[in-house]
Amino acid sequence: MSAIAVRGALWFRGFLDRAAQERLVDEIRAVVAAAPLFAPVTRRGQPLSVRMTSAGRCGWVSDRKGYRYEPRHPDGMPWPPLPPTVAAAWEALSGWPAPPDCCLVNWYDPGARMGLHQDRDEADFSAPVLSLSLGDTGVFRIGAEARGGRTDRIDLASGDALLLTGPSRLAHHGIARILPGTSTLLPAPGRINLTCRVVG
Ligand code: MD6
Ligand code: FE
Repeated sequence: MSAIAVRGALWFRGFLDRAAQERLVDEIRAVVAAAPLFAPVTRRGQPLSVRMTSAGRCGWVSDRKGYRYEPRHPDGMPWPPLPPTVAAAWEALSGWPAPPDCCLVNWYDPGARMGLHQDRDEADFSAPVLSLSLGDTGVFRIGAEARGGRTDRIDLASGDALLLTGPSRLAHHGIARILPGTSTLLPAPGRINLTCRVVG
C-alpha cells in the first residue's frame, strides 16, 4: 500500500478496512478488560486528558515519579499480550525484524488532546514508532525534531496508520483536537490511538 510522506512520517490512509477495525476494537476491549484504562498524571500531578493502558512486554506509565516503561500495570497485573491485528500491522509496515515491546492504548474523549511531544523514552531511535487510529478523526500536528516552528496537519481517521521512521522518528507531534461525529465505528464519540514501540 502506498504512503503519503509528511515531514518524513509515512501516512497510510485507510490501512485497516472496516472489518479489520472492528476486529481490532474487539481486541482492544479484551486488553482493557485485562488491564483497565487509568488516568495518568504528570510529575507535578496534572492529569493528562487521555486515559491509557498498554499491551505487550511492557507498558508506558506516567505518574508523580515521572514517565517510564514498566513491566506491570499500576494496579499490579502484567500487561496483556500484543493483539494479533496490531502484530500484523507492525509486521506489514515497520520494516523491523522483531515485534514491538509495547503497544500503548490511548483513549480520547471528544474534549481530550495531546500536547506536542517527542517519543524518546525508548533506548533505540533507529526503530520506528507505528500508530493506528480508531473512531473519530484526530487532528495530528507534526513538526521538526527541534522545538518550535511550523507544524503540518494530518487528519488521522479511523483505520489510518502512521509510521514515525528515519528522520521523523524524533519529530515533535501531538493531537490538537478530536472531530466528534466523524466515525461510526465506536458506540460513543471519541478516539482510540495505539502506538507500538521497541523499548529496548
Ligand atoms: C495520537 N500519537 O495519535 C498520538 N507518537 O493520539 C502519538 O503520540 C504518536 O501517532 C509516536 C508515533 C506516532 C504517533
Ligand atoms: Fe507520540
